Amino acid sequence: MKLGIIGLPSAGKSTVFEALTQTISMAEKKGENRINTMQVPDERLAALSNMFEPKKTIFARVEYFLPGMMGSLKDQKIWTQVRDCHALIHVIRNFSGYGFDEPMPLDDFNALDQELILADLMVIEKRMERIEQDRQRGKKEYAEELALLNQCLKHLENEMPLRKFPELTEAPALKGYGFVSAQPVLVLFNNDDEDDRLPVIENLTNKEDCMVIRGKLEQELAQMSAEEAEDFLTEFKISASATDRVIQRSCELLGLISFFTFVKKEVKAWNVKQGTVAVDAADVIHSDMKRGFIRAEVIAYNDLIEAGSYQEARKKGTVRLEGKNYTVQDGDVITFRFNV
Ligand SMILES: Nc1nc2c(ncn2[C@@H]2O[C@H](COP(=O)(O)OP(=O)(O)O)[C@@H](O)[C@H]2O)c(=O)[nH]1
Ligand SMILES: [Mg+2]
Repeated sequence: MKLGIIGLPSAGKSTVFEALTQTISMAEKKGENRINTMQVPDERLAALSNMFEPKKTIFARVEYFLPGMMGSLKDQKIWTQVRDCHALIHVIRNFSGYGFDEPMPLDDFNALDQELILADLMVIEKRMERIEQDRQRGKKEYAEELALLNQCLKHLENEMPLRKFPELTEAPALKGYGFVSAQPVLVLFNNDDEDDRLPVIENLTNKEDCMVIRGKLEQELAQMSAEEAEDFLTEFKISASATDRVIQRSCELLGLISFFTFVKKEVKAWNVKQGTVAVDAADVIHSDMKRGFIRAEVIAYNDLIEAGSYQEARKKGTVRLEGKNYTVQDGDVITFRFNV
């Protein structure tokens, strides 16, 4: 899962990036991209690791990407760079002081959302010009693509981001576009240290996925030892660090579930979209597994824990054989049988 961090200048993007990735600022260079991966925390994986005692326990990972160009929003390069992200985290300034004006979260949100809309408009206009040239030269017809693009255009011209029209942007003819206004967005209010409430803002908190982070506080937290952090969490009444909360919300936003695999050496967690069938889950691991897919041996996490061991579960009959079209469930422990 790749998450792009965007926001207006001074919203606290760098601060939030450091909080989420538990990195320390190495004098960030202007214009330079920052990227870092973190584990997707999952207690079930630890329990499985206890059971199987593998050499390695491998968590699913999330990649945070902070484009370095965010100071110049009109530069289309930023938007090209975030196009392959699975979701965007839109950081909004909700703190004041230190020479900052009163925060204006709704205005800020809309200002950046308009940039996303503009970026997509430009992509569509360019493509349409191209299609027109091709048509004049008697090349193939693009009737369907054009019709879909026109629908997108209409929404964008009405200042509506394309994420409000998933059935449209998921059409096969539009798959390759990677519209930035179509990407799922998690709105992250960057609050002052003392304030952990989600502001209620009509037209924003009721329309978008929103959550709060106290960026500066969490950035400090991210740099503490586990011991120091514990005191700090209690003092500021933080239930879990921002890292965990943001990852969890991002998974929810994207409709991701986890399944687990084990071989002698390693127990591993994988993220897939809800509704993924067994053969496509196998593909996430290796394309050979999809090609040569025979069966999936599946047990629900809870059944396995209850049985105490894989052998016991087998005896109890809770290990099932499933076919290609079995819909993977969150927590499934799967062994793929394949032959290539
Ligand atoms: N009070 C307060 N200040 C913050 C917070 N987050 C960031 N800042 C300050 O705001 C300024 C801009 O933050 P920065 O992360 O560089 O913003 P960016 O331009 O979006 O990357 C810096 O001086 C930060 O220390 C916060 O949550 N609370
Ligand atoms: Mg910055």
